[in-house]
Amino acid sequence: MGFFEKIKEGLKKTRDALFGRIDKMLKSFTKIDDELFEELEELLVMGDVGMYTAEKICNELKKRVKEEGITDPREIKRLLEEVVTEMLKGGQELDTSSKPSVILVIGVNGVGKTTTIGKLAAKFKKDGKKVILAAADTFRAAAIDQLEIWAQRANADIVKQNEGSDPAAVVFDAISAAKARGADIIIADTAGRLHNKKNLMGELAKINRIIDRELPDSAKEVLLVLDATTGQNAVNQTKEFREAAGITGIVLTKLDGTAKGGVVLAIKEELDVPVKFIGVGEQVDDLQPFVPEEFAKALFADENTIEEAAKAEAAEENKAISEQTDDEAVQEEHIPATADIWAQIDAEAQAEKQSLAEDEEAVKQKELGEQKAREEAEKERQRKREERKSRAKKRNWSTDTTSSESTDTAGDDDWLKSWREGNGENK
Ligand SMILES: Nc1nc2c(ncn2[C@@H]2O[C@H](COP(=O)(O)OP(=O)(O)OP(=O)(O)O)[C@@H](O)[C@H]2O)c(=O)[nH]1
Ligand SMILES: [Mg+2]
Repeated sequence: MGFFEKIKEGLKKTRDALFGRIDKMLKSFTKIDDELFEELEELLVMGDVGMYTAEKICNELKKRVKEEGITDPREIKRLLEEVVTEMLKGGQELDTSSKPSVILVIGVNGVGKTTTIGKLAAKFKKDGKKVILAAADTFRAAAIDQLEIWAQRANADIVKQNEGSDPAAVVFDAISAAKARGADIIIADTAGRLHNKKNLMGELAKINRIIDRELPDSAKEVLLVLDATTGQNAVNQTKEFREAAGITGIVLTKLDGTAKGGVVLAIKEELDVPVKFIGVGEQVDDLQPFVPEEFAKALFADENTIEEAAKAEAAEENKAISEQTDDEAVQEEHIPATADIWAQIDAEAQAEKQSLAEDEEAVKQKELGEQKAREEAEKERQRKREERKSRAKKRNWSTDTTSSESTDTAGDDDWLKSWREGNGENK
């Protein structure tokens, strides 16, 4: 699937919610007036574009409508695509110009940091770069394991220490390893959650200081990963991390699962931090460089324009594939899909669950067997008791055979009777 096709698929929910509504609204107007702009602004706010940015977009549209003498409401879509593209432009490039360069990946827990690092590592490896991953999320052992899986799959080196060790020390080690091994890029994973926010920010600042001290002249990117499904909350997270970590760019993940993709505009416009990558799925090639034109087109262009763009891209891609060397093709095959990794993890978890369930079942069966044996034995004892009772009755021998004690001791009635008689009892 091509780049544009991916974005188109990934942005489908946002497109349906945002563009779908805008398109419908525009069709209900025959002329362009204030009411149209009010409704448009409202729809943009509903699409998580944010109040400030929505207003700015509308003001810009009004200006252009006037300048260009536009009267047909349908023309607004084209203008919208233009304005949004211009708004989003700037700062998309990732600086990896030095050897080594560092990419520090930060963000709250669960937003997709480790997955993004895996995808980035695979991307750089594909470009023939030597990559070292630094497992500086030492807060949980599982975080180190997860990064290790990615390192194996992407065929990248990993530098790690034990759970609970100093993250800055891990980064220090990774830098030393990169220098010694001549690596091109260090990508550091960090914790998304610590005991409190102050700790987390302090830790990130410390990691940053180590990088600046050890690699003062190197290219450094601090990428804040944000989960698009959180909408406006992503804007607040950017504000918080910006203070502590000096963010150079945003990776907006999980756009495929949300209609809140408009938040990209709010982040860029309100906070002036460029979006550098977008995550549109869990596959390894679902991390895409952020291209404002493509993004705006995927959101606002007509179906026909989109189909044409996708077709043109597919043709380009086919051409490129046929020119690709066998070596490159083989290398690409080895890059695993994220889904495969998760499938493997799921399968292992499933197998473990299965084996636990089997163990439990075995214990249950054993207990059931023992219970049954006890019941059988009790039945047998009861039967013998009854037999003895009836024999005793026949012999006019009265004894209490209901208690278990007497059951046990009254094993041989005839012998007991004669023994008791012999000892002068029952007389
Ligand atoms: N649909 C979708 N899922 C994603 C995307 N990026 C990441 N995920 C999923 O989000 C979940 C969390 O990803 P992680 O990479 O573990 O997140 P993290 O930020 O490292 O989390 P912590 O280490 O707990 O702080 C995983 O199930 C990923 O597969 C994306 O672009 N689209
Ligand atoms: Mg992680």
